[in-house]
Amino acid sequence: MKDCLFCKIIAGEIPGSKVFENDRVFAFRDIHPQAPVHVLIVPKKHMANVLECDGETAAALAEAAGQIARQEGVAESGFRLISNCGRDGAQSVNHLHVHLLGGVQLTEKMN
Ligand code: DGP
Repeated sequence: MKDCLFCKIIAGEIPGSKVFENDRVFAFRDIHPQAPVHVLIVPKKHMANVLECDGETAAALAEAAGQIARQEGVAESGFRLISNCGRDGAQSVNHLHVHLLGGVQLTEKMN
């Protein structure tokens, strides 16, 4: 989608630190990491957030998350997946994305 930051990263128009790609999903390092491993997992097809997500995309994102966790060496120690949605969810980029956070003991607090 025109003027979408993450669409531009997927298209290679804006540099992103790619960690994973398949036919449906693209993943890259968050520019402001909040953990030693902080990867953004996004569908290649533009959709604003989880409210627009279909089942195939959800499955593709979940499968990619597992692969990335193994690739980044956090599958065994554990990690967290978060998808912020809308204003109260503090979503700042309107292209569906899942944060994968790991590499450190995360707290139980989620807000
Ligand atoms: P959210 O607040 O859930 O919408 O998360 C958006 C994330 O996107 C935020 O953690 C910072 C990240 N981000 C914003 N702009 C860029 C960028 O240009 N490159 C990369 N790699 N990450 C970005």
